[in-house]
Amino acid sequence: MSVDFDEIGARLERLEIELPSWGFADTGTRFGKFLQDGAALTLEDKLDDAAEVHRVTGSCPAVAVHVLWDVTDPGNPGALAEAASSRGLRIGSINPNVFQDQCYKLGSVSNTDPAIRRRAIDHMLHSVDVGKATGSDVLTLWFADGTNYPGQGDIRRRKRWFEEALREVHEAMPDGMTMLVEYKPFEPGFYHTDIADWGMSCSFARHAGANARVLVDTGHHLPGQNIEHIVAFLIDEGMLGGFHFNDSKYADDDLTTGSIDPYGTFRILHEIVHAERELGADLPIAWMIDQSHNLKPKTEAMIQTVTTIQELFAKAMLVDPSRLASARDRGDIVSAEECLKSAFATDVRPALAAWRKARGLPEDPLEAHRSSGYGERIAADRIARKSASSGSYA
Ligand code: AFD
Ligand code: MN
Ligand code: MN
Repeated sequence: MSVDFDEIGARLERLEIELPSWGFADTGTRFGKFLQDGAALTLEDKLDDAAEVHRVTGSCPAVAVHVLWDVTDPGNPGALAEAASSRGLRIGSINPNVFQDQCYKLGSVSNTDPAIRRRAIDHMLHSVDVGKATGSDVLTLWFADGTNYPGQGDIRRRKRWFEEALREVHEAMPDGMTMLVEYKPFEPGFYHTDIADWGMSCSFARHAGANARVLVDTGHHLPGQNIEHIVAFLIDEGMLGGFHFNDSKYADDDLTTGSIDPYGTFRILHEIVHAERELGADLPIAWMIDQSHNLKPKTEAMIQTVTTIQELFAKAMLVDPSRLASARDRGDIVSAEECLKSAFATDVRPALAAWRKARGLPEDPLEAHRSSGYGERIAADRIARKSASSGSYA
């Protein structure tokens, strides 16, 4: 079966890539923040920047929000939805934050103080209510919980506290909402992290309830890990909930997708293509970006990531399934590998440019953004607002 670009274009048409609100604001490393003139100062700025990415790519109508950072009017979370819809966007996944308040220094739902465990659960329950108000159907849970030293924590007791907390939050979710449980091998915990790998995340999701799945953040693996193997296994278990896309060289580096290991991301996406072809339908998973750039202009980096995901997904769809299956069946390793390598080597940019043009979109989204002067305009505006407010945004 040869693959034609019409099929690829139709699939890309259905591919929505969710943007992270936090990816447009100033953030930092553990060593400090490098402020950008064009960084978003308010939720409205973040939504404006997301709308710009959606304008030039046509594939990013949803914005993930962080409850503590973006729900500026806790009494009226619905205002969030209005702010998004007035820009042609919608609110995507809801991200509770149980990792930055001082009280969480020794853990959130795994804290030995029941009052702190209760506070973390209540914040997640509030986040479910925010999701109800915004019409979101994804609750994304990441925990910084872990320990730095041997003996510091009772690992099995903490596991059971996690199971209780996730089950309570799961019970509070409305029909149609999915809980995504994210894992990360280390950081900030440097001895153990309570949800350290896909297996623990899968176990916690299964304990929580029928509408919980695993969230694979592509930067949350120890060097050398075979991520596409994890993805294939989770797909087959019906437990893949979605992705936080980025790229990494050493750890949770939050680099632009495809900047370090495009072939690795291609192989992950080919597992999705392979499964969707077998299923005869799109996988019900969340395609989300989780990045926050210190050095690159934030909106440009987000556009790069979106177009790279589109390119790599298109390449993955170029893999000829029948040629691959017959090579595998006859044990022809080289031919099987060549099926992937030749698809990955194909330059799909001209076909993507034509596909975009046919949809009334800029053929080159990054160039369209750069020539629009959007970056310069928002930098001037935000510098002026920052000085007018004498740095109260810092
Ligand atoms: C950090 C965490 C995790 C989480 C993200 C947004 O490592 O990836 O999803 O913040 O809260 O990157
Ligand atoms: Mn993440
Ligand atoms: Mn991360």
